Amino acid sequence: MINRRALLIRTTAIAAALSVPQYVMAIKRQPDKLNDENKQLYHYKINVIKTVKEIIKGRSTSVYSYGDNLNAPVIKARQGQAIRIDVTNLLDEDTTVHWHGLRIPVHMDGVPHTGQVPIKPGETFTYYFTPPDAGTMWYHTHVNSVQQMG
Ligand SMILES: [Cu+2]
Repeated sequence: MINRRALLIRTTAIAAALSVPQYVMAIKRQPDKLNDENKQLYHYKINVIKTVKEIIKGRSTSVYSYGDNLNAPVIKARQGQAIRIDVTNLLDEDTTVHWHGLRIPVHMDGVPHTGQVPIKPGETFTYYFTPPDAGTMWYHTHVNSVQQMG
């Protein structure tokens, strides 16, 4: 029979052993998105497109997406370290990108006509800011949100 103390020691050891590989993987993922010109700057490029995906097997669905994958790319940055994201609008309508939950300057926050002029079809807008907080946030359009996000 195992007592409470032995159970706690074993479960703590198992939890510690499981957490090590995840930590190592997180560190190894960091360098692949660094800009060659400036190793301190995270640099991403996103194309906003309208395409067709097979969400339900055998059926085509018209979708808006960031890149060709239905799931938008994960953008990684470090708290207090500048990040640059070039967003190219390949739609036939205006768009912006709002960085939800990030405390950044209003002209980089993707709110059309308040913080920035919307990105016109065919144009690229460069978002450049330094995330002041750590955390997991999300991003989305702030133009015609019902259709572009829906
Ligand atoms: Cu939002």
